Order: sequence, then C-alpha cells, then structure tokens
Amino acid sequence: ATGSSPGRGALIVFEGCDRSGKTTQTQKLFDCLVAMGRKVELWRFPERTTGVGKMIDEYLKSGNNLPDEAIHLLFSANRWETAPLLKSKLAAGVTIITDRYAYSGVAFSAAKGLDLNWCKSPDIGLPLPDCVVFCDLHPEKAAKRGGFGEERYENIDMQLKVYHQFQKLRQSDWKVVDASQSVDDMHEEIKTLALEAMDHCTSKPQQRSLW
Ligand code: NYM
Repeated sequence: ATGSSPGRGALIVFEGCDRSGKTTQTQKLFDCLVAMGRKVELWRFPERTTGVGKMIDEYLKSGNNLPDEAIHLLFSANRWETAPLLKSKLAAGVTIITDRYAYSGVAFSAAKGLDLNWCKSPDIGLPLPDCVVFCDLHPEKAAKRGGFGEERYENIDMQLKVYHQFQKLRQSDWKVVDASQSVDDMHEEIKTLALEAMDHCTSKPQQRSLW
C-alpha cells in the first residue's frame, strides 16, 4: 500500500540480543516512515507502563524474585494486554514497529532452561508479524560495544544462551540483518525490507496469528 491507499498496517518486529542496535534502528525506521507520510507507531516489549509492565520492570531491576515460569507468563500477559489495541491499529491501516516481541519471550526463558514448546504456548494466537528483522550481532561483539547494562540478563553468559535460542527459533522468512555494519547502512537495508512488508499487506489482507 502506498500513501493513503486502504489496507491493513504491517506488524514489523525487531529481534536480537541486547546491544544489537534494535532500539536505534526501530527509532530510525519510525522517523523515516513518518517523514514519508506513513501511518506508523513505534512500540516496544516489555511495555513497562502497564500494571503487568511495572512488575516486569521491577523484576528486571532485580526488585522482585519470581520463578522463571511466572515471569515468563507475565511477559506474555504484557503482550496479550496490549493485543486488542495492536489488532485494531493494524486493521485501521497503522503500521506497528516493535522493539522485541514473542521471540524474545521464548528465547530468554528457554535460555534459562525452560522447555521451548512450553515457552511458546502462552503466545499462541497473538498477531503474526508480517516481517521479523533479526539484528544479528554475536554477543562477543556486542560486549565490545561498551559492555552490557545493569539489568538482569545483561551479561555475556546469558546473552550467548539467548543468541543460541534465537538461532533455534529463526524461521526461513526472517530478515537477518548484519548488525555489525554502520548504523546508516543497516537502516537502508531495513527501510527496504519494511517498505516491502508494508506493500505485501495489501495482498495479504487477513491478519494471521502465532506461531
Ligand atoms: N525480555 C523481553 C524477556 O525476557 N522476555 C520478553 O518477552 C521480552 C519482550 O527483557 N533483556 C527481556 C529482554 C531484555 C529485557 O528488554 C528488557 P529491553 O528491550 O532491554 O527493554
């Protein structure tokens, strides 16, 4: 769909390990699509502002300790509580770019040792992305970018396990983008992928669901 033509919006999901450039790239893509006059919103998961999101935020800052299964379900609930709005926006023709989605949910929990299929089940039925951009940066290289942050999971051992889980989850239609290239080169590659995905939504009017 170009300009103001009707049709649903695209769900464009960015995934990758911590420090792989997702936040920078989602913002750049959003700014670029806005400048082109597209109907677009920038989302992120976890969405820390909701009730569930506040519990997740506290957990990530190590303020509370929850069993791995419980925090996993909260991350999923955080997607479900925003899913009605997500679906209505897409149906109204708004493209949604999101910084992480259910793949992070599965990758981080499976990295802690939970069963992969168990991890996938609570997200069954969520809107299926039209495009998954995987920002591919090996954790050893990510660590060289000035270290990880202070939150839970932000350490090399965990990131290596998460990276491994992402490889297992990776589907043939994922767009794997080399995240070691320059910010601008990476953006150009992603912009092309996003516009393609948005155009395809006119010929794929039905929103499908995970997995
Ligand atoms: N994370 C994110 C999960 O463990 N499960 C999920 O479902 C999602 C969406 O939260 N280290 C983890 C990955 C990150 C952390 O995300 C916070 P961010 O993008 O760093 O704010």
